Amino acid sequence: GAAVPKEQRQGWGQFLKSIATFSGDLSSLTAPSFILSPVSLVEFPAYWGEHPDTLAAIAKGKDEVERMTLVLKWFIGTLKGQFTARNISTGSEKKPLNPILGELFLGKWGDKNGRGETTLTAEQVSHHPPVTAYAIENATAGVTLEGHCAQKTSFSGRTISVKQVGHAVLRLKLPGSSNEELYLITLPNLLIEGLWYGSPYVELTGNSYIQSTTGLLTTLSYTGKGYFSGKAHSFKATIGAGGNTLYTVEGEWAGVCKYKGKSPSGGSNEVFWDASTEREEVSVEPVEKQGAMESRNVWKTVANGIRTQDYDTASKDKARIENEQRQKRKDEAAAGTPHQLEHFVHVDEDQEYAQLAAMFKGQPAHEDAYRKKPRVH
Ligand code: 0T9
Repeated sequence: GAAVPKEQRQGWGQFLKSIATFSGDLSSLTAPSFILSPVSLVEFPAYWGEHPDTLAAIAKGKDEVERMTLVLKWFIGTLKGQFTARNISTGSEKKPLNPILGELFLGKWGDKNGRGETTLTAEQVSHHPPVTAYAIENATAGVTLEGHCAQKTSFSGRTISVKQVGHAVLRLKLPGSSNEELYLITLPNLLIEGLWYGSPYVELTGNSYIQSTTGLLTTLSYTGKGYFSGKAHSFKATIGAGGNTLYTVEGEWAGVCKYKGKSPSGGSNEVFWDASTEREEVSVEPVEKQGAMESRNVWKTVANGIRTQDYDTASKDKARIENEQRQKRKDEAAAGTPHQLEHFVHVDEDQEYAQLAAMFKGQPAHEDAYRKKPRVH
C-alpha cells in the first residue's frame, strides 16, 4: 500500500496476517512502528468533554424533549473527535498505547462565560481485558457523565470489527428541583477499514441508543460509504416515545446534520449540528507535575521515542514498563493485596443500567458499571 513505508511493507503484511488469525484482545499485538500512536487509550474519554458549552447547556433545557435534543446534540458533537480527528491530524488511525492497570488521565476544561468548570477523571480499571472508566463532571451546570469502555475485536474480510462493550450514564440535576434525570448512552460498533492500504480509518455501523428515565428514546443508526446515502460517516437519529417519532435528524456526524421534516422551532431543514464547531482540548498538568500513575508521565519516554522515530528507545522503555507491571502483579498476589482502584468503585450488575435498559429492546438486561468515588475534602 501507498501509505506503508517501503522498508515496513513486509512487516505490515505480516501484521495483517497476525490480525486475521487472532481472536480477542488486539491491544496486545505488536504492530509495525509507523502505525504506533504515542497516545494511551486512557486519554480517549476526553473526547466526551470537548464541547463543554454544549454539555453544560443540557440541564437548562425547558422540558424533557428539549433536554433529549440537547443530549443528542452533545453526543453527535463528540463523534468527530472520537472517530475521525486522529485520522485527519496524523493521516491515519494509529494503534494507541495499551494502558497499564491504574493508569490515570486527569484534566479539565476551565470555566468560561459562566458555564462552570468541567473535570475529567479517567482510570484504567482492568488490564486483562483492557477497561477504562471515566467521569466528566460539571457541578455548576448539574451535569455528570460516568461510563466505562472496552472493546471486543474480530477480523472479517478486509476489516476489523470492533464491538464496544460498556455504556455511559449522563446524570442531570435540574435547576430548582431535587429531581435527577438519567440518560443511558450505548456505544456504536466500529469498522476499521483501509487496512490493506496501510491507512486505517474508523467507520461506525449498526445502532446506538440514548434512553432517558423520562421515557424518551433516541435511536441512532450509522451508515458508511457503501450504503444508500453514499456518504461516509452518515447517521440518522429519531427521537421518540412509545414508538412515536417526534423529531428526525439526518446527515454526517463528521460534517453537517439537519432536522428532517419539522424542527422544534417549526422550521424545515434546519441545521442540527455542524461538526466544524471548534473542539476544546482538555487541559492537563505538565508532565513534570504529574503523579507517577498519570498517563503522559508513565509513557513519556515511549511517546517521545515514537514521536522522534527513535523506536529502539520506545520499545526498550515499553518493555521496562511491562516487566515492572508483571512484577507488581506477582508481588500483589504473593502478599494477598490485590490492586485497588483509586477513583472508581466497581458495581456488579448496576441497578441504574438495568432500569434504563429494560425500557427499550435489544439491550443486555445487566451490565456492570464503575461509579466515581465521592471526593474527600
Ligand atoms: C473508546 C474509540 C475507541 C475507544 C478506540 C479500536 C481502537 C481502540 C478503541 C473505541 C473511545 O471513546 C472511542 C475510538 C477509536 C478506537 C480505536 C481504533 C483502533 O484502531 C483501535 C484498535 C485497538 C487498533 O489499534 C487496531 C490496530 C491498528 C492497526 C489500527 C490502526
